[in-house]
Amino acid sequence: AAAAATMGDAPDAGMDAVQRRLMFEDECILVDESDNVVGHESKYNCHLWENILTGKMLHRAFSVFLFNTKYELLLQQRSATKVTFPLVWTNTCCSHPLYRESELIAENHLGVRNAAQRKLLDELGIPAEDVPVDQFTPLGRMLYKAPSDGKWGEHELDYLLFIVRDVNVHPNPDEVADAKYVNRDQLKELLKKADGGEVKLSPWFRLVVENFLFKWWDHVEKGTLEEDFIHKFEI
Ligand code: DMA
Ligand code: MN
Repeated sequence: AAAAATMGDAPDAGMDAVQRRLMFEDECILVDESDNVVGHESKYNCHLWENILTGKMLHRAFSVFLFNTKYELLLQQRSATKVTFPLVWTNTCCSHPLYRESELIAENHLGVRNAAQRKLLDELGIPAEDVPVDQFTPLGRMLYKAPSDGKWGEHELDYLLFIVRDVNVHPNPDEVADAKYVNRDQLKELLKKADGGEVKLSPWFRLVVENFLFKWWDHVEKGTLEEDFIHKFEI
């Protein structure tokens, strides 16, 4: 009984097998607030709130916002088995460039672009040829810290990558519970539902929606997106 109690208290107790593998195999890139690489750490250690609370574990991440050529934004609802932020609605795809040569390439943010292409296939079944790496526009980097539940959270420098393409989508149920395109009015409806407690939104998606998204959506349509910069938030 004592052993069972100990196991029950461990942060990874009851973790889904697919997500557990990623937690220990994925090696995230640790950065300083100016995005210089300062080390690497397992996805598991990077997302333990007790580590984040000590001010450590800032890591590089990306958030893709994919629009079709009708300028509708593809959203996903995270699967129930995600360790952090299960079942929340969020932008098209998020993850981390990993500590490997192809995803550390600094020139033109190619490492982050490669990681985005990898995860669009993994999470949403979008073929690499539908999302050529040179088609992503990096709009900025967002520094934020946010708790998920008692044990888990995020502390990221998050690249915001926009892309306008018509793509094939076949969501991977290990990662994604639901996916849908929304126009501006439909997104505003979803925000109302979130305010009413009917659905949950990810904290990073909310930051982007509240600070940039509608302005940038206009630029998407006009083809006048702005250049790279860093924004800092604490939530
Ligand atoms: C992490 O996303 C990145 C952001 C911007 C929150 P995630 O939890 O979906 O990562 P992964 O898909 O690798 O589990
Ligand atoms: Mn993260």
